[in-house]
Amino acid sequence: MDIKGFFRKALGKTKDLIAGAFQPELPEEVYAELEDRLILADAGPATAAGIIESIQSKKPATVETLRGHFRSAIRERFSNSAAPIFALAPPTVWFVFGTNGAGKTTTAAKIASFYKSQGSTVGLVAADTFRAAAIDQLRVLAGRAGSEFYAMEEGAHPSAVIFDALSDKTIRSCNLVIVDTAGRLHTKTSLMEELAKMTKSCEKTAPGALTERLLVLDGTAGQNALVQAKTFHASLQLTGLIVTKLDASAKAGFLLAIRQDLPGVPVKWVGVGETLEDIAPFDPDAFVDGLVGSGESVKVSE
Ligand SMILES: Nc1nc2c(ncn2[C@@H]2O[C@H](COP(=O)(O)OP(=O)(O)OP(=O)(O)O)[C@@H](O)[C@H]2O)c(=O)[nH]1
Ligand SMILES: [Mg+2]
Repeated sequence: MDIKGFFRKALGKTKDLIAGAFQPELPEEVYAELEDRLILADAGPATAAGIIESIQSKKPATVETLRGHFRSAIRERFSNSAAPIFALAPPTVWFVFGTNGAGKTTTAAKIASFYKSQGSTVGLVAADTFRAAAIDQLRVLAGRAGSEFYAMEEGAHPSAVIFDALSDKTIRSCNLVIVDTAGRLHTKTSLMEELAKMTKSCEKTAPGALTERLLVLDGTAGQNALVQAKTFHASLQLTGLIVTKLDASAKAGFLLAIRQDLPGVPVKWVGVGETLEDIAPFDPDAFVDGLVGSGESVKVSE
C-alpha cells in the first residue's frame, strides 16, 4: 500500500464523519455543521472553533474553496518536523510508553521490522517484566521481525533489565534498540516515576543513546488520549507520539487537538492493524488527504 492509501485507510472513518459537512451548495449553516462534526470526531471544542474561525475569516465562496481552506488549516497544524531521531553513534535507543493495551509491544515490533527491512540491526528489550506472557509476546514478535531480543526473568527490576541489555554485546552492537515497557495509568505517579528511572538507567549505561521517548496512544481513545499525552509528557518529556488502531477509529480529530495543546510533541508513526506491516511514518500531506480528501490546499495568503 502506498503512503496515501495507508492514510486513507487510517482516516476513512473520521473522514466519513467530517466530510458530510461539505455539501455541493454552501449553506449558511456549513460552519456550525463542520464545527459539530469536528467535535464529534474528538477534535475538542477549542480546536474546532479555532479551525472554523480561520476558515470563516477567508469568506470562501464555494464549497471547494472552503474545503481548500480547511485542508490548509489542518496542514498548518502539522508543519513541524516528525522525523525519528537517531544517536550520533550506534546504538540508538527508543522507549515506548503508554497505557495498558495501547499497542506498545506490537508497535515496538512493527518499528523493528520496518528498520530491519531497511538493512538495520534492531534489538527489542523486554522491560515489561510484570507478566511472563508479556516477555513471551515480545520474544515471538522479535523472532518474526528478525530482531535481537533481550529479557530477564518475570518480576526483574525494569531498570536492571535496561542496564543489563545495554551492557550485552549483541544488543549494544545493534543500530537501534527499542525498549518495551509495561502499560500503566498516567494517573499512577509511582509508575510514572519508574519510567523516569528507567530512562535515567539508560542514560547512565549508554550516554547519548536515548533519542526517542515515544508515547503509544490508542487512536480509538479520542480526547482521553489527549489527557494521557499531557500527563506522560509532563513526567517524561516525550519526543513523539505513535497513534495505533486508527483503522478502527472515527475519533482521529483528537490529533488536531494534540497539535494545538502539545505542539512540541509530533506524531511520528501511525498504526492501522495487527500485522508487522501495518505501520507507517507520519506523513502530513497523506494525513490531510486522508482526512479531507485529495485536492489543492488554498494558499494562506489568498
Ligand atoms: N486494529 C489494530 N489493532 C492493533 C494495532 N496495534 C495494536 N493492536 C492490537 O491491540 C492489542 C494490544 O496490543 P499490544 O501491543 O499487546 O498492546 P500493549 O500496549 O503492549 O499492551 P500491554 O503491554 O498489555 O499494556 C493487540 O491485540 C494488538 O494486535 C493497530 O494499529 N490496529
Ligand atoms: Mg505490551
